[in-house]
This record gives sequence, structure tokens and C-alpha cells, in this order.
Amino acid sequence: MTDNISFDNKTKITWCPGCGNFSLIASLKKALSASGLRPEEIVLVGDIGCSSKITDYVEVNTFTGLHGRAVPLAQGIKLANHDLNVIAVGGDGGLYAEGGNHIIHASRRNINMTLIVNNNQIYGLTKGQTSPTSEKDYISSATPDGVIEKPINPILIALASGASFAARGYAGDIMQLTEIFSQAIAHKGFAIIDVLSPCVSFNKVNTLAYYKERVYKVDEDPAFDKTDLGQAIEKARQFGDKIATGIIYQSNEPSYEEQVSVLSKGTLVGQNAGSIDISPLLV
Ligand SMILES: Cc1ncc(C[n+]2csc(CCOP(=O)(O)OP(=O)(O)O)c2C)c(N)n1
Ligand code: SF4
Repeated sequence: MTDNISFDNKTKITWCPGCGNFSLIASLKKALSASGLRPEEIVLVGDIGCSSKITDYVEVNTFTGLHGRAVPLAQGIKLANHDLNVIAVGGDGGLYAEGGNHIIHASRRNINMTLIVNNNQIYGLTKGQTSPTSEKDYISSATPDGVIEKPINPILIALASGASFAARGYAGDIMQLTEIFSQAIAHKGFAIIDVLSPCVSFNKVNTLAYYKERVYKVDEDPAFDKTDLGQAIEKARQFGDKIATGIIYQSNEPSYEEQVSVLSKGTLVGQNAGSIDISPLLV
């Protein structure tokens, strides 16, 4: 039995009191405890930023790379050893700005991994500059006259790029977030979860109260079918006075790894692929 593993470690947490990352880590640990996975079967891949500090606080294998590159790192780890359960975590700045292109290709590629984005609608660690999800007219130190560009809708981008699992959660509902993470970890293919999360120190607009006033759960509507892409796109677009949360889309498709013939013989690490001489390819 593995359901009593807490995944806690003793590292001192340095997030500001009230930060949305506390809900995210609590939900992730609960989902991992319920998954039956053991710490050594999991790799948590961080980006750079406040949200990526999560790799220091969960008792699993971890890897942290460059800002915006958590997704390609996670994909590489999964392809090297597809027996591992790989979860990437980062902020909206790194993952939607510097690393925005990776979301498109991970969505269409469908490598079996989970991507959790702590979306506080700003760059938190560097003190509140605007990110691709900052609202139009949002005033920050980087945009004293307000943001000129329109914000992106990451769930719509993932759906348009072919994602087989797309969800939106918010830091005010740990039960819902835990259920979404559990389903995402169990999902076969690329699962993206955009988590609306307050940065209490630098974003005074998109607060927990702001989200609470607007969110509702898609599964409260008995007519909603998460396997219907048309309905999912409608729900993904609902990001304003009403914000749709929950699993917005899920389809059952072959993962990338299942379709790579060499991986049917076992993991690349198991096949000792590291010892293959690739020097002829490099001339
Ligand atoms: C390529 C690159 N650009 C910029 C930075 C500086 N930098 C480090 S953290 C950060 C902000 C992180 O914001 P976000 O990804 O939204 O994460 P959060 O801190 O909000 O969780 C920036 C701009 C960097 N480390 N590397
Ligand atoms: S600066 Fe913002 S995102 Fe970073 S720990 Fe503090 S509240 Fe959280």
C-alpha cells in the first residue's frame, strides 16, 4: 500500500503567506498520495520562478532547468525512461512567454506527461512584471500606462494544438484541484492544467476574491460533455465575468511513446541507449 506516503520533505518553504502555490502543492501531494505511485517512480521538473520552487518541497526525483524550458526537459526525461511518471510545474511567465512554443508542440505530440502552470497573471519572482496572461490595461512596473496587448488564453491554445487533456483550476478549491491533478496524472498523453493562483505580494487585481467571484465548475452542467471539442472550446473561452473550471477536455488517444517502435522493446535507459556510438552522425 502506498496511499499513506505524504511526499513531504523538511525543506523550509519560502513562499509569501497566502501565496496560491500553497494550494497547488497541497493538491499535488494529495493527488500523488492517492495515485499509488512511489517517490522513485515520479520526476517533478521545475521551471524558474516562485512556482518552480515546488521541486524543493516534494519528496520525489526533481530536475530544474532554464526559464521556459520545463516542457522539453520533461519530454526528454519521459522519452529516456517512459516508466517514470513525469510532471512539469512552472509559472505563466516562463511557460507561456519564454516557453510558449513548447505548449503547442507538446499538445500535438501527446507525450504522456502532466504540465501544471501556476498562473498568477504576472512574473512573481522578479516582482510583478506583466506576463502573457496579464489583463489588458493591467498596470505594473513594466507597464506604467497599462498593458496594451490582449492576454492569451492558454487552454484555447492547447485545444487548438491538439491537446488530449486540458483543465483549469483555481487555488481556492483544493478538492477540485486534487481531483483534476489525479485525473491528469492518470491520463495517457499530454495533460495541461492552468491553475489560477493569487500572487498576494505583486498582483493586487487578480486576487483570490476576484477568482472566487467568477469561477464555476463545468461538471455542474449535466449537459456538458468533456469529450466534445466544440463544447470544450466554448468553456475554454469563458474567461471573464464567468470563468469555467474543471476538466474542460479529455480524449483517449495513443501517446507519442506508444507509437515509437524502438520504445516497444523497453525504455531507452533499459536498452542502454547511452552506450550507442553516435559519432558517425556528428561528422
Ligand atoms: C531566459 C530568462 N529570462 C528571464 C529570467 C529572469 N527571471 C527569473 S524568474 C522570472 C519570473 C518568473 O515568473 P513566472 O514564470 O511567471 O513564475 P512565478 O515567479 O510567477 O511563479 C524571470 C523573468 C531568467 N531567469 N531567464
Ligand atoms: S511573490 Fe507572489 S508568487 Fe512569489 S511567493 Fe510571493 S505571493 Fe507567491
